[in-house]
Amino acid sequence: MLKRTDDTDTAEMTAGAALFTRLKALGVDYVFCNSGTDFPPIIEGLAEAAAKDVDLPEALVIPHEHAAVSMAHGYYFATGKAQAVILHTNVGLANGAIGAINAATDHVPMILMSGRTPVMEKHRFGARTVPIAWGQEMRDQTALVREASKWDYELRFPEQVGEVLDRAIAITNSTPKGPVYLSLPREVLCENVPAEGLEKPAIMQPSINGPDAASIELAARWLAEAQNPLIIGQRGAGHQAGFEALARLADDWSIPVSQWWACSNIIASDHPSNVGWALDPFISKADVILVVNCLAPWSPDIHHAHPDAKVIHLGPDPLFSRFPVRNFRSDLTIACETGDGLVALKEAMHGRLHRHVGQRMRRRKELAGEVEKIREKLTRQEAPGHPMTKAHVARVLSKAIEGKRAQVVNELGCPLDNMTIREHNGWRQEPHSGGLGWGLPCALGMQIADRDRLVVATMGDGSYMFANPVVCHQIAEALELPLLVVVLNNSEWGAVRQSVLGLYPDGYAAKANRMPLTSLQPSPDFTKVAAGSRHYAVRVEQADDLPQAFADAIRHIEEKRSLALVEVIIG
Ligand SMILES: Cc1ncc(C[n+]2csc(CCOP(=O)(O)OP(=O)(O)O)c2C)c(N)n1
Ligand SMILES: [Mg+2]
Repeated sequence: MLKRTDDTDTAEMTAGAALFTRLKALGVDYVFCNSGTDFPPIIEGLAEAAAKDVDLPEALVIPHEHAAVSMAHGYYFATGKAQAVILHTNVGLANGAIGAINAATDHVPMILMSGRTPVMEKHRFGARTVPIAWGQEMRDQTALVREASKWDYELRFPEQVGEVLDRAIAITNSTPKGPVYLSLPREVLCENVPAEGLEKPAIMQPSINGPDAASIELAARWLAEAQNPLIIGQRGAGHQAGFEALARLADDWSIPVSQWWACSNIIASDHPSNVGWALDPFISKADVILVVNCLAPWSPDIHHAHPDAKVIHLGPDPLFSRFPVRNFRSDLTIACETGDGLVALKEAMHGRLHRHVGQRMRRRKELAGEVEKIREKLTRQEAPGHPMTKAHVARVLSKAIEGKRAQVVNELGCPLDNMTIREHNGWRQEPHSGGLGWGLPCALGMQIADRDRLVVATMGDGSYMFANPVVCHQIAEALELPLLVVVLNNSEWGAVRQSVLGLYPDGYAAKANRMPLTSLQPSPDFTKVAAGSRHYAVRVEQADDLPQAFADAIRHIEEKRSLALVEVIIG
């Protein structure tokens, strides 16, 4: 029981309520929850806090764990603030594990927690009462997410709550950021702790790595002296100042910026240095390559970096130490928050601008020619046809949201190259862990943070189904989140088909009438899934109808402030 008498310092609360009180003091706005029999002390604590007007983070009911973790991911994208997730014992944690893997790969901080089934079988408050308390016990529950966690712990005593959370949030927010996991045994949460001190500021601050000045100087020298430098970016520029610094640097020095397999845009679509997905022909003639926070900057099996090229890796974990095999050459490795590194590099290069003028002028002309060729090819891809292509849908969607303060989240939906995105991180894609079903709930998390923004979630039909769409529509209705959802329906897992064709272009599978293990036919009527939660939904088959369909959906969102789904049939 939460015993709280506000005017005495002997006030007490359950450890479950203390946990929320501490999270509030640490700046957590939301706790994304999927509850179970491990939650009574938490639920009792929340109800009592509400009755007594104690200010806590908002606890949200999220009917699937993958959605809960992905929403915390999205909320961090929109705000830069780590949030908390509490799941139900081992089973809830198992459902959330894919979200933890995605967050770890994307360097997204969060405090992930789940209950631990009671240790005691009797004679202690909170001890086991139902058979699942035996069935859900594991020898090592944390093993489910340990590889995705920077730090983990199991709460032993209730009075630890405050300091353990301080440590958890400091570690999750330290360079490189990433999720931490805390296991919460039920008996411990049921015990009372003193309320005193829970509102105080954190006892420790995260450690943030700044760029090493000598390394930045060396990188600046190499890039300035290079004949054909190349920049590759896959996870954005870190922050707005970093985005502006990179744009300036690339323009001043006429350096192509590739966004091959990017998860966040690093440069404006119409910037003269943006070569989008293309790595060729730039990579084979580059003598200096700056890799900005890329897990896999190119594919050594497909692209051929010049053997004498100097390669610089810059980012929060430039060698990606969590991954066993990743053998990209790195002649200079700069560990720092990406944005700070880019700002420092731009400054260091600025002083050298008076030199190398001829080289820069030559590159400016050559780059303009290459960019023009790339844009011409894209325009051809974007032509309307029947059935429509992803490239066409992306171009039409891009025009429909132009000037509307939009934020796009993509999961096998609309490609970056076929859209015009000028804002930093204006376009996001699933992390390279590729745990699908991430995009739609990530967009919901972003929309909670900014309800007036036009948040657009675009995805394939397979990705929509991976996202537990009934759950996501329920959340959008319950929390009044007015997303624009665009489902590109080809009735298959097209990426799996492409991967088969890549390995066996002339094989049996390529010639089969229906390729095994790729078809999603018969396709459900997705508009009815959306209608199940009273959302606006429309299906489009003809290219001619698409611009109006997007315009109507956006008008619905602007007027009714509720979710609109556009299902587009593509080839
Ligand atoms: C959780 C999970 N399961 C399976 C996969 C393997 N996978 C990668 S792409 C893909 C197909 C996605 O289909 P869809 O969203 O319809 O896009 P399409 O490829 O058809 O354009 C699958 C199944 C995955 N990445 N994640
Ligand atoms: Mg598909």
